[in-house]
Amino acid sequence: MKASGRGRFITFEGIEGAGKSTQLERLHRRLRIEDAQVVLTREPGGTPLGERLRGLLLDPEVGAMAAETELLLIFAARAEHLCEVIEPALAQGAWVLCDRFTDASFAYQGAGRGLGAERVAVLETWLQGAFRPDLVLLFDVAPQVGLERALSRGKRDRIESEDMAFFERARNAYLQRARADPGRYRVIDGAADLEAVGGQVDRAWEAWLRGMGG
Ligand code: T5A
Repeated sequence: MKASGRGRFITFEGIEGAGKSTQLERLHRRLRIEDAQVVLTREPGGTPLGERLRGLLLDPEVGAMAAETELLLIFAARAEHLCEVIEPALAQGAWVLCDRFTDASFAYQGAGRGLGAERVAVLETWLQGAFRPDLVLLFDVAPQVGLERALSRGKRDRIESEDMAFFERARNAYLQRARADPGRYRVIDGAADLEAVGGQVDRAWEAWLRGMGG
């Protein structure tokens, strides 16, 4: 993998416990061995302000908030993240691996909270213009399986406290987005065991690199 010219933006998506973070770290280790310039980051978060907003968004003690408030806080964190981290890194030729990005807003706020894709799309266009991830690795898992994994770590955060129907809507929205744009999305079976999921990621990654001529 060559880090010449503008970098590439790769996002990891899926519902809670789908295995995104585990696979992101695994790919990061592999790319470091290959000596690539890689930035690892996440949403909501990735900057000092974004991490404080993340704290508010996930704190169960904050309790309910209007879906619009939630969406705007997430986009506020995203604006900071794009300006301070993602854009500068890509301009320097780094490859940015990001744990969630705007697809999560379509899935969680657009579908999960019922705000609708159109309203998320307005903010996406306003903030990002035509900027989209070069590759989205979507880890697909049934909510029962994902939540069980996520909850085995302990207390539920504010969003993990939602009911199963919320995560079903989010999962379906993710899959619909992947079907609509198969060139940019790769769907990974997140229910498989760790090694099998890693193998799927490697194959998807290598096929994508070949497609880019990398
Ligand atoms: N959010 C975010 C929005 O609502 N809108 C937005 O626009 C954005 C950007 C925080 C929350 O923010 C919301 C969505 C989220 O609720 P997060 O911290 O990234 O985002 O959220 P989580 O999905 O909660 O992170 P998780 O850590 O729960 O999920 P991951 O990253 O998919 O799972 P991972 O890799 O940490 O694995 C979870 C556990 O499962 C095990 C791991 O070892 C770990 O213990 N595991 C497996 N076990 C068996 N088989 C496998 N294949 C496994 N893969 C992992």
